[in-house]
Amino acid sequence: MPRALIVIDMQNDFCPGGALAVAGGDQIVQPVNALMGEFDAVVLTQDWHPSDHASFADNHPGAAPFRETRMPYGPQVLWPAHCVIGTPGADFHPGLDLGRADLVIRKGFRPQIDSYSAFYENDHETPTGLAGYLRERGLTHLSLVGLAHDFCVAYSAIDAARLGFQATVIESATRAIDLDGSRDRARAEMRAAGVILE
Ligand code: VGL
Ligand code: ZN
Repeated sequence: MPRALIVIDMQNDFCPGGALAVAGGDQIVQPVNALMGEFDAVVLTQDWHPSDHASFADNHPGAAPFRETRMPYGPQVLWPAHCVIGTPGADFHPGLDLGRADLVIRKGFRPQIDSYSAFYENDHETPTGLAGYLRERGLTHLSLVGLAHDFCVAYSAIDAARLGFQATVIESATRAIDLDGSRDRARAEMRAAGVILE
């Protein structure tokens, strides 16, 4: 059973000192590196936004970050500007072992739509191409790690399960933003979708 490690958004802006820092985000870099050798393939995702991205609170006059708004495709949390294309915040954490990555998949580069999942934009329709890549390589079993547990990791894992992959989240190699209970909600939604939490 060919297995891929999917490493979600291990970028400077999601680590302490970054624009959208996740508590303890840097603590999982070494555990993630250590896992890479156990898999047949390693895929990294990279959150990659233009500065006029619609998910940034700054681009909505009067709006505060971390509040929910409505987009044509549904509810959307507004975030502090983060992972802007070409900035150091969008770079991978310097400790991440990039040499083992087979594929880097960028997401969130369309100005009007956010992309939490490694598989689809937040409209749940526009694919990133990752499913085709994994299928063509026969990678049927996916383990997901990285940042943030309750947003991009959870969305990716749920889509993976729905697409027919066996999806496991290795929770010790994730950290959560935990906005208003989002961590517990994400865990329940992942379980309901058939994701294994390990
Ligand atoms: C993420 C919020 C906005 C994540 C990305 O990687 O979980 N969260 N963009
Ligand atoms: Zn983002």
